[in-house]
Amino acid sequence: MNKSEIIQAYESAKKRYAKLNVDTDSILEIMNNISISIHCWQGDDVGGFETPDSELSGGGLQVTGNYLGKARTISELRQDYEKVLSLLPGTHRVNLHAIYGEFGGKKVDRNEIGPSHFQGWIDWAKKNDVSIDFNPTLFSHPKADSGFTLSSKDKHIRDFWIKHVKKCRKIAEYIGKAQKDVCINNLWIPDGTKDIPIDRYGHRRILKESLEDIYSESLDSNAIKDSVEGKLFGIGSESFVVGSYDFYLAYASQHPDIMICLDMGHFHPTENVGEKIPSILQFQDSLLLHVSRGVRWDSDHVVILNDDLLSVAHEVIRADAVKRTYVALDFFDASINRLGAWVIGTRSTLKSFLIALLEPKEKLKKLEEDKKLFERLAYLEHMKQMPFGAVWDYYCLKKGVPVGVDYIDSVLQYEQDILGKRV
Ligand code: RNT
Ligand code: ZN
Repeated sequence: MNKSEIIQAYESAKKRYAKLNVDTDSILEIMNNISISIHCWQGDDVGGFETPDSELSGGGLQVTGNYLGKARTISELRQDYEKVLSLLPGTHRVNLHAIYGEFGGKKVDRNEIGPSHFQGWIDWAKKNDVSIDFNPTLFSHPKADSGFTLSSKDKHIRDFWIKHVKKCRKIAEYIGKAQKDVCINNLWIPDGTKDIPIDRYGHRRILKESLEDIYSESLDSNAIKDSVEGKLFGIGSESFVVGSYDFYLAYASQHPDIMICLDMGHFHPTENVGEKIPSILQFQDSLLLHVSRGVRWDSDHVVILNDDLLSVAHEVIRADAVKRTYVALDFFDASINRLGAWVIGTRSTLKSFLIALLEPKEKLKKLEEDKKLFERLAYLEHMKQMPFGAVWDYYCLKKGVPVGVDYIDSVLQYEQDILGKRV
């Protein structure tokens, strides 16, 4: 499609939405404010840059695939990020794990890391007009091999990880101050067991105590916002996950400053994650999403525009909670071009929000209140055939990024010029 065709299609879509009282121009203004935190770990299969070279191990995270072009250094990762950002409409964020610091070829253990290891990222982010989010890394480390970190009965192990998370909070606060924009610091731990444990209570008691210790230090809330991420099961923690959803939901409800993180792969496959949002937002100021796609299990497939994703976006928009919801991606697929995976997942997430914003919310609410339920269903079905694609294409055009699948050529060119040479 050429430029005038895109504009023409938009003008006609705009008229159709206007008939439903939906103003597409003002929705595109809102789209500008939806920024997605793009996870660094899609670029190198959750490897990180510790010395000696770390390999993904422990924690039940598994990346499958062996596609060419994995980022081998921080500069390669940044180069990839820049390419990805150039293919996305809007302003987005960069989500770092603690193992992605610049350790200068030295062995810096997790309990010794500090802001200086992330200064390079801060400088780079500033140049690229993005903000950074952060995550402590409590996996891929010998002290996580027992399957327990913050909930370990071994005080030595536990203290090591408590110290790590405390250091990470300071780093996140430092980043937040430097970028003058809050840095989300999300905590996920791999703790759990393969088989049925006896002392679930004991481990959860210890985890609670560790968290109390960690979060007792109050930091600048304009610079750091903490969140905790629960999970249902992992590889090797099928029978028991210490940091379950119930655990963290209860914890967060007692700690108003701490957000709950909903990872879309961390629930029973038949559970509707979107449906949880209007409940949580009654009690919490804000919420973090890990947008992911589980296929039969928490497989972290590339996010696509499916019903699960739409449900999440719809519930955020219907609750009028764009400003209260932080959206981060969490998937890792090494079986296809890693940049392509990033671009597809981020674009699909943005599209889901656009579709949700284009819904005639007030009209549907009125039908519901008037008990016109057949009409409500008819409109919901009708919305599926409305030309949101024309609005999306126009948005991309306006933002100066590839329209439709035009980004394919750009990704393939990059593969030929850059990724293919990483051998
Ligand atoms: C693991 C969690 C967690 C990680 C990242 C790498 O199941 O989803 O968020 O994927 O921290
Ligand atoms: Zn996650």
